[in-house]
Amino acid sequence: MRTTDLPRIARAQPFRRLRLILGDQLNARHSWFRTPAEQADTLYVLMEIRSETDYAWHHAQKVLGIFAAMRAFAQALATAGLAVHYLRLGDEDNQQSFAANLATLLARHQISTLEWQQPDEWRVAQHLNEFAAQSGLPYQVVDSEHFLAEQAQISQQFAQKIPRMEFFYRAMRRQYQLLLTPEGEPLGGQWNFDADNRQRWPGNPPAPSWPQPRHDLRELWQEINAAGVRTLGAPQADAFNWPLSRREAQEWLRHFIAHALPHFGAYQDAMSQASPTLFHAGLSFALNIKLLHPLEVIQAAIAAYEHGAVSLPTVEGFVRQILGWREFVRGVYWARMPGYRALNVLQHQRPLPRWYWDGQTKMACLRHAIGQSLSMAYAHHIQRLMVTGNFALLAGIDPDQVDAWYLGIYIDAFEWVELPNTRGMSQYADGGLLGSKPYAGSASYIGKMSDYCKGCVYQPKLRHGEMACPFNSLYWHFHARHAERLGRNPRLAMSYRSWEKLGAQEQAATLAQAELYLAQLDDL
Ligand code: FAD
Ligand code: DLZ
Ligand code: SF4
Repeated sequence: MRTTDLPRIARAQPFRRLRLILGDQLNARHSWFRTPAEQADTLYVLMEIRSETDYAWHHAQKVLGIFAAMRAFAQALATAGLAVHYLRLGDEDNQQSFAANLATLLARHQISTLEWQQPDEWRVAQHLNEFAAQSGLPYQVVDSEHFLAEQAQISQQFAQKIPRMEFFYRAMRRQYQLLLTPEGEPLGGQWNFDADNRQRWPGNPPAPSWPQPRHDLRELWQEINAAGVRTLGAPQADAFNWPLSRREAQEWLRHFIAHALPHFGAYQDAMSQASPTLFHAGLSFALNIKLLHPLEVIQAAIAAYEHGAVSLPTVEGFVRQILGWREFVRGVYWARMPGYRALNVLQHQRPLPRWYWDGQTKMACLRHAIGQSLSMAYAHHIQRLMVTGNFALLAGIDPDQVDAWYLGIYIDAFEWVELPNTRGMSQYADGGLLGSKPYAGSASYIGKMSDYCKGCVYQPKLRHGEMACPFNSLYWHFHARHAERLGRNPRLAMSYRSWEKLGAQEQAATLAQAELYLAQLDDL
């Protein structure tokens, strides 16, 4: 991509309205772009700014991907004849914040109305609201036209009481008439086919590779470096492998439906060193920056089911992720912010072990999950939940530090979806607002769902002793130290019964082992 081609309005040409497009609002089908009468006196603005590159320590591919997709989007709008002003990170007149840049542009172009789409992130929404109130200009915040649950309605509903995801999901299926019989009953007679969807992957069928768009982003990477942005992970700038335009995202979706979706359901909880992606979609980045609409992804999956290419349990499992989980966590976020990001009901305080940042640990499961996160800016859901998240939960890591890690390391990480998944689902720091029990697992879970333990120096069957798998003693330490809060949870009754059955001597040895490991987390 040639940076010289980026659109700029250099002259002080007047416009009636300015429309700000955020880096994760690259939705070419937004109604903004479908009203020709408004285009002549509208200035569209996109900006690469330090406030956004620096509020988290982002993965290199996340910064590259967002900037490259923003640039492609700006160029497409300009080619379609719209007036677009694109501020690059290194532009001399870039003041590096939304407010400062907007103030200059509003004055320079004699703008009388400011418009933006509802931001997905609380922090950005606050910032823009405050700026607009101070500027004294009339302004309008419009819907981003992306999500399936209406934001005001869902925040109001969830502010009163957060329903269980399953019931929210059923209501969404009814609202959108998806996978229902003509009588309004769920196809196949049940709403949820999870029980069919929990298989270990034996190596067959072979896992498909993802599309490889292989963009050359070396020039952009130089710009980011020249500006001094601090990133983590491998940039892969010479062969960047994420979709950057709607056309590429649609191609990615087609590839997923044809090659991976048929086996998505069966192996969605599986993990393997032989494949970092297995049968997952890899569509979260394209969805979150709005190159794709969730309904078109859902409809493509349902069409594959209707053509007989995909089973009902598989399509139901996939639809639940997007129609259910994705919309649900957004509802929790908007209903509970800003308080949600400070919740820490388990009072976990330990620092994040340093190997989360370089993958250098002897534990094979964590080494693989973190290693691929650093090289690809991606890990699939079960790696995030049952490997990296599970370890942090069992070891009692400060959720602020866990959040910072997840918000930085994944290309799809935006606070509205990262925070409830991390602090809520994974760390149980919200005390069960989002999920009914903590996702805690020992080596027996990881061993059952993956091939990690085979090559590990630690012994998955041992609770204590030299080379005992750390997940085992930490699992029981977690239960023991939170018995007062969690012991009454009926979904954990079986775990607590097993703990009792171990007997005092075995319990003491297990807890002593856990203490030993907790004292040397950095060295595991
Ligand atoms: P697939 O497994 O193929 O699923 C298809 C789609 O369903 C995803 O693209 C995604 O849009 C949606 N989806 C699935 N599960 C969830 C979920 N729990 N919440 C929201 N959407 C979901 N997802 C993000 O998009 N951004 C994040 O920052 C993020 N952080 C997470 C942190 C933790 C600790 C955990 C446990 C999960 C997190 N997730 C996050 C949810 C989920 O892991 C990712 O959406 C998924 O791994 C993306 O890969 P995929 O596209 O291959 O997903
Ligand atoms: C994540 C990100 C980054 C790294 N950079 C920018 C940027 O320079 N300009 C921009 O408009 N947005 C960026 N983003 C996304 C925002 O930080 C923010 O996460 C979302 O807009 C909120 O939904
Ligand atoms: Fe992970 Fe323990 Fe298995 Fe090693 S033995 S891979 S540390 S679960």
